[in-house]
Amino acid sequence: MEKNGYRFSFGPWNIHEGADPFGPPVRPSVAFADKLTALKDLGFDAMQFHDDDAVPDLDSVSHGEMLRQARAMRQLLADNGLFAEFVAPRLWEHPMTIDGGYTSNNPAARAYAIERSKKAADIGRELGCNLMVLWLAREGTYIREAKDAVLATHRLLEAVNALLDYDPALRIVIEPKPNEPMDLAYIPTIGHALALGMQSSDPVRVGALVESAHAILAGLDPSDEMSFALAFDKLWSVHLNDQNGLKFDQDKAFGSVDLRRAFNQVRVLDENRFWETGVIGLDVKAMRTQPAELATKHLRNSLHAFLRLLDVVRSLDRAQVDELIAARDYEELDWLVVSSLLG
Ligand code: XUL
Ligand code: MN
Repeated sequence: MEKNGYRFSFGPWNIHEGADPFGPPVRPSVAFADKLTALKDLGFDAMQFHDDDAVPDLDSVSHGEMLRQARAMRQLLADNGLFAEFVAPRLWEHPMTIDGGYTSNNPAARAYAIERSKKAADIGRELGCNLMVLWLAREGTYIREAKDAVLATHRLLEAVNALLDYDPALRIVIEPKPNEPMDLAYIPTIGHALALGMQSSDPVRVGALVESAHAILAGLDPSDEMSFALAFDKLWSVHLNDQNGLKFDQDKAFGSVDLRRAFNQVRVLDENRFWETGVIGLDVKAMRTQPAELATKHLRNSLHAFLRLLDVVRSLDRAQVDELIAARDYEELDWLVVSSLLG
């Protein structure tokens, strides 16, 4: 498979049991080792990690044991010709994070969140990757009166600064999302993420991750969100997927809902030579209806959709595009794109 210099990743959570808020799992759990095999067999290059994907039961293992397990994971990846793209602290399952971590009203909960994030940084170091993704899952509210949003913003900044200070090699990417699990999230868009980073103690080490579905849920176009970050060299990772309108976070296979929207994401990434600096991360889920033995096709489909769209992007006649732009003949440009997508 020709990947044109692009590298691809997914996380262990992208091969899952199919549970949703209204129904139990419908597929058996897949062992990490089998997920790694699938990653390799499907032509991927890197694994994304939540901290406890690398070190299970993280809250109950000793520091030394945590480092040992992370080192063993690095070896396992290397033995398979793979690497870790990022580590993200999982700050949304522990009882201490019920009302958020960094922005909780409870000082003990805030302290827990920072400590847990420092562990994620330690794990990242042992995995040989200095990229930390902050998906700020519960940093928001169910009702506006429950938290002071100005104070919460400062608390987010303090958390980012504490992590930058803790590990001088650490680079942080903020993955914004406007809702879910919280009704109202404090960092809903890339603009918010980058503004927070610019206010941090070391802005050079804070960037952003655009997830297609999260941008769509914010009512924004993912390729524009990507472009805004690219304009400041701040797009350090992406989570490509698709989303059918303003519903729950669907994590559908990339390109499966709106091919032109997917095309434009591939276009801006390629026009800005993303393959040189970033990994094409996917964050996709198989449909609940998918039989267990067939539940990696969403990953195959997403990777292949990216590569097919890359062909379309690169085969567009650039001179013709420039001519149509100069003539302001956007109707003809529209047809050029549509007919290219129709094949
Ligand atoms: C949640 C989400 C997460 C992050 C990593 O919507 O996208 O999986 O990507 O924590
Ligand atoms: Mn994501």
